[in-house]
Amino acid sequence: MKDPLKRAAAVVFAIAPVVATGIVGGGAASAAAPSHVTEVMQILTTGKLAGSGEQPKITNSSWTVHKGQTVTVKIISFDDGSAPLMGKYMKYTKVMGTTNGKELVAGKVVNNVSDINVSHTFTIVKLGINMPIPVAHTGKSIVVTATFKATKTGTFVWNCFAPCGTGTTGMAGAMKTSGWMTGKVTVVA
Ligand SMILES: [Cu+2]
Repeated sequence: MKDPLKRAAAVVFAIAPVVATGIVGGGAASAAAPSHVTEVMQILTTGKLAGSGEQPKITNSSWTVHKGQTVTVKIISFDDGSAPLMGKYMKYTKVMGTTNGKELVAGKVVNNVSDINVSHTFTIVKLGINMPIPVAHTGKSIVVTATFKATKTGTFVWNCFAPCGTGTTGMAGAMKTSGWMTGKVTVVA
């Protein structure tokens, strides 16, 4: 008479973890949005912009992440030209708004790039994020990586503030063209 009861108890215990797993699985359904995402962008110099000639162009210029996600921005630049920051944009030699205020340049942790060595910036003014991108060695690429947490929903324009474009100030051409040296970062709920 005791055996069937013991077996029933054993079955209950055997089922219990399955139920618990089921609950975790429910949470995992929203794991369609992982806690950490990486956005890879490449800066190429071979593109020709109508009316401006050869101009720096970024790939994956606009992307969308979810609020609460940790976002790693990985920028691979093939541009060997410098475009030192000028005037009010000089502050963008500093890394801003990233985890610990740092970025990785070719595997080395830095909190700024010397102005003479700046080639581009990836700057989201409204989120206070800035990644200075140094000059690449000719024929090679340089990899710059930084992480930030998406805490605010909305659509945020990013700009490059290094005068890498056309015109007397270098701020025209690619600098004003979405998909080239500017794009959008969208944070959804
Ligand atoms: Cu640029």
